[in-house]
Amino acid sequence: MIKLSSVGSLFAILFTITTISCTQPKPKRVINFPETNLVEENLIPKPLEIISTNDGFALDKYTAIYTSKDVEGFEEVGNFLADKIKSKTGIEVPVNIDTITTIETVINIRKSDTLDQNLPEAYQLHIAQDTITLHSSTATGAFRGIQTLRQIIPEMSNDTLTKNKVWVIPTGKIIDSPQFEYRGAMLDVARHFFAVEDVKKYIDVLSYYKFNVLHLHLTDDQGWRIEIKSWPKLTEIGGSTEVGGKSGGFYTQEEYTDIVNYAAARHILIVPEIDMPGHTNAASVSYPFLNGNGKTPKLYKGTRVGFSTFDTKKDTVYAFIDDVIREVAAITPGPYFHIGGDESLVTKKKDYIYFVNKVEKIVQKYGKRMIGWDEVANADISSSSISQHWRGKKNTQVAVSKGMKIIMSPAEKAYLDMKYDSLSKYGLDWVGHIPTDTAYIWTPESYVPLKSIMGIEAPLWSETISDIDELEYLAFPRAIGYAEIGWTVQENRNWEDYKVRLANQGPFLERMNVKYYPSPLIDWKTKQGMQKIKK
Ligand code: TNX
Repeated sequence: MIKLSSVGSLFAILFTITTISCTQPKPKRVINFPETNLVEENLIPKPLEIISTNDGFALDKYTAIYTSKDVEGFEEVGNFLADKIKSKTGIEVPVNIDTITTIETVINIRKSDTLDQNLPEAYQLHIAQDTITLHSSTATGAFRGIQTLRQIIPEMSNDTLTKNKVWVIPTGKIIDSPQFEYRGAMLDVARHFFAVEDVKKYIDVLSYYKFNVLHLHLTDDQGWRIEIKSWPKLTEIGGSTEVGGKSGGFYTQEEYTDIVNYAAARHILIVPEIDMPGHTNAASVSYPFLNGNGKTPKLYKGTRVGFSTFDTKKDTVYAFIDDVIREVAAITPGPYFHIGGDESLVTKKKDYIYFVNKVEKIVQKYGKRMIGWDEVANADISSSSISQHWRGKKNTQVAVSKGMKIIMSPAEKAYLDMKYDSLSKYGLDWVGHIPTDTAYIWTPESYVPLKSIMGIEAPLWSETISDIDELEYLAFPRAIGYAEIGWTVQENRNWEDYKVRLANQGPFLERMNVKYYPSPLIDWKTKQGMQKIKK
């Protein structure tokens, strides 16, 4: 307690108080925000828990981002967010700059050890009037969290609240983590080749919806798309054409690494697939000793499946496979290697089993965990390998009984290459049509017990699509629904509620120049439409 013994000391105290307050930042603005509701934001995937506090956070030219600096990846997450805020609003938000004196609101992105370490993608977002705090125990979790933040930054600023433009972010709390650890999309670059730029654009949109895997189907009958330095003819010959007969293409190892790094910056893993022993015509044309179907292989431009096989009995074939897996594994930082294994219709069953057993060992020798399409479960493989369910319910039961983990890609629900309906411009229909609601309304655990499911994946086979616009027509909007099935628990998924949130993805997809299929089931919102409402 201070005793005031004289008027002099009272003056001294008053003087001190005034000087202290003069060195403080200017008084905080008082903004009277309109009532907000965080719970009603159009978030996809829907988070685990949302609590609204109905106030506003002003994102504007007085906002700054600060991140943990001593933990790998956090500052990059802050920079990524700043970049996305710039492209959505035009505002340049400084990241980790301590010398600015005009800051009014702050976004803090921090590592928190109190969040469960076993949930590497969990995050918590606290939005208060002056501060947004994003906590995660990993940079990956923080990256997922900033996607949530990106989604709740409004399309348009409020220009009447204060002197400058303000983007009002609703306040509250989001507690979130994914249901499945593997949330993938697959792109077939073998039937038609897609350039590095196209793949990057696909990755950009997938990462906004919290996908964490892109599986690249790199080889098939019609094309071999990844450079193998020890076997150069694979791409020289095997990569030269594609379905329909136009010239094909391939990724050099450098280009593949560029894709891997681009994906890694978005916390997405690349899973490479070298499909075998079937779907190997392009390899056998390049090096005919590989061929096991007794015919002379020729470049193939059609779409029929199931006619090719490696010769499963030759040691030289396994020496070749060893080289391929070694080279691809060396440029793939992720833990998985996909060996295909589907539709080997001209490989005898006992030869197929012998083949998969041997190839699994090679994959393991190069430090990777094997994934194969559901047929591989019939081989004598280890429970650490993973089976990808696409068609064979019996195969998947066998995999479950062997203790293998399953990636769910049931063709009748999750195949992005199926037509939406009979009017679809592209796509196949061997398993039927998959409209936008059918793609969303299903649950992986109705096929196999939850504990066996590692996650889900939506494959996009490319027999009928040859450029990025066609790719986007089949992938969007359905892939957005698969993002939610992979992330959000069943109790929080509901078509009627989802369909409104999906409609509101219109402005984002427009901004990204994504040529999505405007499904008539959805009342699409556009940025132009929103501007009209505002006026
Ligand atoms: C089946 S799914 C295939 C692919 C085709 C696809 C077309 C799977 C493992 N194999 O080779 O491209 O159908 O929908």
